[in-house]
Amino acid sequence: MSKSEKWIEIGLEMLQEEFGKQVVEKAIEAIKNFQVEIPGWALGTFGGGRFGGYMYPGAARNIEEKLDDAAFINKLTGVTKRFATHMLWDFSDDGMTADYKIAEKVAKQAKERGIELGAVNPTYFLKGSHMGSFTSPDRKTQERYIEQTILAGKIAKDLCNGVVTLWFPDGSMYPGQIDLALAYERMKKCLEKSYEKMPKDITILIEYKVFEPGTYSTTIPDWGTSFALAKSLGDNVGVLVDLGHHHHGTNIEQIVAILISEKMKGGFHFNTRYAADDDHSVEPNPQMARIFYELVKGDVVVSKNKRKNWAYMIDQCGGRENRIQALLHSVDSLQLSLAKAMLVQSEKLAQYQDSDEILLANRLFNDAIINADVRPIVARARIELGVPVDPIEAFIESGYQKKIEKERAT
Ligand code: PSV
Ligand code: MN
Repeated sequence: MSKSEKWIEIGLEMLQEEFGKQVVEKAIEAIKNFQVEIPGWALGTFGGGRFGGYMYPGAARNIEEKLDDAAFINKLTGVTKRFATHMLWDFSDDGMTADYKIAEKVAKQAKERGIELGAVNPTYFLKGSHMGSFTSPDRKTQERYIEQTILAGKIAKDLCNGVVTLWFPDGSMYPGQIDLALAYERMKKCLEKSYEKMPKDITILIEYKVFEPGTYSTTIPDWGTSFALAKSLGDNVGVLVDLGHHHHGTNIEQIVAILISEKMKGGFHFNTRYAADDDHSVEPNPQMARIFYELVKGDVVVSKNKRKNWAYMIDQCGGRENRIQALLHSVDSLQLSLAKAMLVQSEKLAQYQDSDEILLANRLFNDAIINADVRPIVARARIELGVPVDPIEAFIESGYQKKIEKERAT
């Protein structure tokens, strides 16, 4: 988005003319205040699995390099100061147990680079979890993961931003392979045992996923299951919505609306899904803007009351594309989507809804959600934040990619 000052000015004037000066100013403020976390795993060597293990050149080889990349991304965006971690990738020597001391060191290394640690993800899907983690028939396996979950709570509270996000690979490939009810009960029991020993002033979010690695069942397949589990635990437990984890055509914005109405805590793992759980970058598509509309309306994004805000994280892992560009692209898309949501003329929309003006309501909604060109809003916000108007162009011009390719060639 290499745009001149004049292009930005004219664009803003047009938007002000259509939606009002104050509305546009509020949208600029919202973009400046919206922070989203960068997933550490998007910067390392995770992913791929095809093309002979092809990896985009320059992938981070260790946690320090991941933090370097995240700090550089934050320098370009100004809105990604937090780095989400996975316990067994980032705080472990053996991929089996996590270590508080390593987490302490990583938190310090993040600080030295001007960033912070965000959500902590216990890792339930590495060595020894092929028969399930919390649903494993093996007590010792269950206990190892309970211990890791409790430690995640301590790390989140002491060293990070107090958010723990849970995703379990538990499930099955064939009907009859496992007892579905028993798996759910084991999941619930282990969650209870973990929760009991976790701090109560942190937020715990339970993620669901309709498939993968289970192709027939997953133990937490949908938001209803996450909701039930969260409710059964306590007020500081909520639902984590990952855009890639639904059946095709699922109305995710409606899920958001229901969670907000139910006063359930929530969070997002942003990405784009095409055929499957592709973990692609976020695109500024209509669904993304509609989701943001619900978040804005529900006052759970850039809320003045900070405690109301949900947790926002990117969760993607490209196999072919430049991963830093892919993350910058996601941030850009999220900002565009939020800007569109901020422009919706809610009062007029409510009038159309009340008087059953079906298409007028739809057209008014889409004027903001689909038809408005909000790039000048995002550009102005970036200027005010003191970051490049086009972060991807700035990244290319910086020579950072060449530098890491050279340094990380081995
Ligand atoms: C699982 O597909 C997931 O969405 C979970 O959030 C994991 O933590 C992440 O991807 C990385 O495997
Ligand atoms: Mn996820």
